[in-house]
This record gives sequence, structure tokens and C-alpha cells, in this order.
Amino acid sequence: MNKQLFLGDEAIAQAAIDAGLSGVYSYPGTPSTEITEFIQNAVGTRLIAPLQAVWCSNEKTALETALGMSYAGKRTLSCMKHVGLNVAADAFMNIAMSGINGGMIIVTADDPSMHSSQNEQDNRVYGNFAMIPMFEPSNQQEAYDMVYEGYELSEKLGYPILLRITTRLAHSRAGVVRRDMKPQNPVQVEKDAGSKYILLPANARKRFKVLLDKQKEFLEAAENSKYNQLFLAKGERQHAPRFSPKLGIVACGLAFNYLQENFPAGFENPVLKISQYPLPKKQLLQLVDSCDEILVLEDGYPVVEEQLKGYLGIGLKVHGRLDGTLQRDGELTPDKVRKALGLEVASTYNIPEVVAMRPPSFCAGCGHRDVYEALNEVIKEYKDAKVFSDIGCYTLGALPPFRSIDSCVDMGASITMARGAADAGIFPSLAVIGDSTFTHSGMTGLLDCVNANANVLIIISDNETTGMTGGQDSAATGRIFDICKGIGVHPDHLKEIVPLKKNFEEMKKLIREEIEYPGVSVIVPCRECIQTRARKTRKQLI
Ligand SMILES: Cc1ncc(C[n+]2csc(CCOP(=O)(O)OP(=O)(O)O)c2C)c(N)n1
Ligand code: SF4
Repeated sequence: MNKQLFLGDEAIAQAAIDAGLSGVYSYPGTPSTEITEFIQNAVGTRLIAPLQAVWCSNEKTALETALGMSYAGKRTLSCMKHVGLNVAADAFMNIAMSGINGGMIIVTADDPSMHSSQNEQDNRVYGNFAMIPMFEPSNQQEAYDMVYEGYELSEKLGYPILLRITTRLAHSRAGVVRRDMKPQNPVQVEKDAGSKYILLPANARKRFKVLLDKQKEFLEAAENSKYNQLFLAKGERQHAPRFSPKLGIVACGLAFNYLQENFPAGFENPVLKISQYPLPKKQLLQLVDSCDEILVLEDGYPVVEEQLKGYLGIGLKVHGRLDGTLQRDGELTPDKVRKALGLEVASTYNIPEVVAMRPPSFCAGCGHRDVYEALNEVIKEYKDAKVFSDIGCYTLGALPPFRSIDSCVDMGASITMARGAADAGIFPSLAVIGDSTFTHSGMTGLLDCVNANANVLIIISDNETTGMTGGQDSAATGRIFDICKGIGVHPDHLKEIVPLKKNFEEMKKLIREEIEYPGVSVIVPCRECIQTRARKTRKQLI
């Protein structure tokens, strides 16, 4: 028995390798990043057959590249944080129409409680929206098994599988038993692939019917899945004082683990564990038969709770996040489950005083600091100045002592918002964006600005890395300046500078001059992130 201690993310990565993965295509985003990094490190050790383990420009390009590999018959993986699936949504929804050839698993790492995200969307909604099968593991072993076996299921059904995890599972460790490593699939294009991937309306209509017909098979797979289990009550039901004695519990994914933590000796109410979707109707009806109230435990949105309310009709009370039994927002914990059941909470999760909350801040010596120091000095001179920021380490410019920025909404929104505000009459209207975010989704916004000759100053703070997520390669290191030129920024208003104290006065002068230019200006302060530099040096020394 080959048991290893893995993070949830690592268990997924190892399972994909063991299942004969040929390529992982991703864009970094907490808490999904470690999956692709683990595979990249494994490729480096040469213990595995050669495979592609690549950071793409964004989640959409990543998912489409994975589709190309699947088209060729090979097994593929694409990983992203929850908001990444918004970016990849066009590809995602349409892959559900075309279907796949080589097995495809799409990992969405959701972040309830927003530990490092701007929202807490629950991507099971996307799974239902696309009408494809979905897994939600309750522990690291299940995450491994689901990926390992998921490739076969994906190939059998002809559809991708969405694997939904959350931060706690991604970033906590457990012992995981590995299985034998399988060889990769050969290149084998489907003989009748012709029209399947050509989603012209006439074909798309047929493909949609195929998807609708497939729902029965997806449901059967969920109903026969070992990951969905009905535990009938043992003995007296007495553990949920705030409910009727005939309470049944539905626990989804990690919530099942939290329930188990509260009842190590076994459940005293009937429990339906759901870890594979669509909802297993047969087991649900069985549960309902023996209960007069249902409590739904799920991490994220009340996805199953809402479905049950529609599904079971009037007459059966369904409790959960919608009726206030559980808090509507924030991640679930074992204590919250306990409280929902009306049991006393003797929390073991109190935070000791020495672990004081510390606000995040720039590293000492970070180039973004120098940019904001210069920017703040200049914009003091303009009472109506607005600075639209993007998402990256430079977003920390929102916090004291800088307080430099006025917005941070989604990746790419700095340039486009600055343009809209400029159109509305805001002057000066500035954008601050990092190099990775610029190539992720800032370039098209810059093209819009150039086409409209918008009156904006865009600062692309280029630290030659994707700093915020741990220093992954950035898609256009060394080429930001040329890309801006190619997009059409006038060479006289495209400036580079090294953000260092010694260049402080020059940086201020540049910013002032380019604010005064009535058109698109781009300044690229360029200095490598000191953390990424230190990491590279350490690697070279090993
Ligand atoms: C759609 C989406 N994908 C991924 C992320 C995670 N993420 C936040 S910032 C960032 C990139 C930061 O890199 P860069 O723009 O170069 O700035 P730096 O952190 O290096 O300063 C990523 C990948 C996200 N918030 N949204
Ligand atoms: S990780 Fe790099 S970019 Fe981020 S704050 Fe630290 S030095 Fe700056």
C-alpha cells in the first residue's frame, strides 16, 4: 500500500499523473495553484513520462488548450480558482455542448469566506448550468480516487467532469493511498469527430439534444456512485434537539467530513452523503421517505437546499442556509455544523492571543511601493484624480500608508474602468495593472483605449512574475513594452522606468507629463519581484 501525505491539491495532481495525464493547462489562482505546480515539479524529477504542465495566459486559453489535447484523445486537466471559471465560462459552457474525446477534468477551487478572493461564488452552479457531471470530494483520498477514476468516467460518458473543491480541502493534508500508474493514451482522433466540435447552429441543436439525452446517464452514474451514500439511522434519533426526531441530513462534499467529526461513533439520524452530481434522486427519495424534516449541510451557496425545496414540494421542511439554520455566507466549519444541529459548541478552534490579525502589506523592497510613492506625490496635485487598480500584489496599494487606489473589481477591469471614467469626464483617469494581469485580460482593454484614443494613463507595474499567487511565470516577461507598441500605443507615450528610490524624481516627472498628454499613455515600471528573485537564487544554489 503506497500511502503518502498530500494536500488536497497534491492528491488531485498525483491522481491525474497516475491516471495517465498528458497535459495540465491552468492559470494560477488560490487555492488551485498547487495542483499545477505539483505536476510541474514532478515533470522536473523525470520520474514520470513527459507531459505538458503549463501556465497559460488566462483560464479560457487554458481550458481551450486542454480541449485540444482531449480532441487528440489524450487525458487532460485544467485548474483554476472559482472566479477563473467566469473567465473560462464561454469555453466551459460550449465544451458541454461538444463533449470531449480524451478524458477531461476541470478543477474549480472555490473559496468560501473569501480568504483570498473577491467573491465566494459556488461553482456547483456552473456544473448544473452546463449540465455536466460533477464531483465534490469530502476528503483528500476521495479527491484522489475521483480524479483517478474520473478520467475513465469522462471518456465513457464523452463529457468533461467538473471537480469542485474548496480552500480547506485544497490546503489541508491527509494520508492518501495511491494506485498504479497508467500509461498515457495514444493520439487518437474520433472517427466521427467531424460535426461534434463544429457548433454551427444546425450541429449545436443536435448536440444540445445529445446533452439532454445524456442527463439520464449522468443521473444513473450519480445514483450508482460509491461517493453518494445513504446511512440509515442506527437506534434512537436524539442528537438534534432543535429539530423533529424524524430529521434527515444531506451533507455535501466537505460538509460530510465536518458532520463525521461531530459524530465519530456514527450518525444517529439518517444521512445522505452527496459527492457526485446531478443529485442522486433515488437515494434522496429514500431519505425523504423516512424523515419529516431535512437539514442540508453544504459549503458555499444553498445549491442543493434550493433544489430540494423545488424537488420535494410542500409538506417537508428543508433547513439550511436559506432559513437561517446556517449562516448564509462564509465557509462551513465543524462547529457551525454542530451549532446548526442545536448541540453545545465547546470550540477547539479559538485563536490564541499571540496569533494577532495582521493586515497584509508589500514586502520590504517591493517595486510596487516605489511606484505608489511617486504616484501619490503626483496625484496630490489633481483633486479629482481617480486610480483604477487591478488584482495582484499592487492591490495592496489600497491599504495604509498608501491608500492610492479607488477600485479593484476583476482581472482586467483597471484599464477598462479608467477608460469608462475618462469618457465620463474624470481627469486624470489612471489605471494600475501588473504584467500577468495585463496579459490575462488587460491587453484587449488597452486596444479599446487605443481605438478610442481615450484620455488615460496606464501604469503596467511589471515585476516579471505572477507575484500574488507565489511567483509563477508571467506570460510576457520581457515583452510588455513591445506588446503595447504592437497594440498601437504611440511610442512617444510609452515609457519604461526602473522603480527605485534613485529614480523617484524621474518617475514623478514621467507620471506628470503623461497625465497631461490627452490620449493613451503607458508607463512600464519594471523591476523583478524580490521574492521571485530570491526563490530563483535559492534554486540555483541547490
Ligand atoms: C480570474 C482570476 N484568475 C486568477 C486570479 C488570482 N490572481 C489574483 S492576482 C493574480 C495575478 C497577479 O499577477 P500580476 O498582475 O503580475 O501582479 P503581481 O501580483 O505580480 O504584482 C492572480 C493570478 C483572480 N483573482 N482572478
Ligand atoms: S511578492 Fe513580490 S510583488 Fe508581491 S509584495 Fe512581495 S515583492 Fe512585491
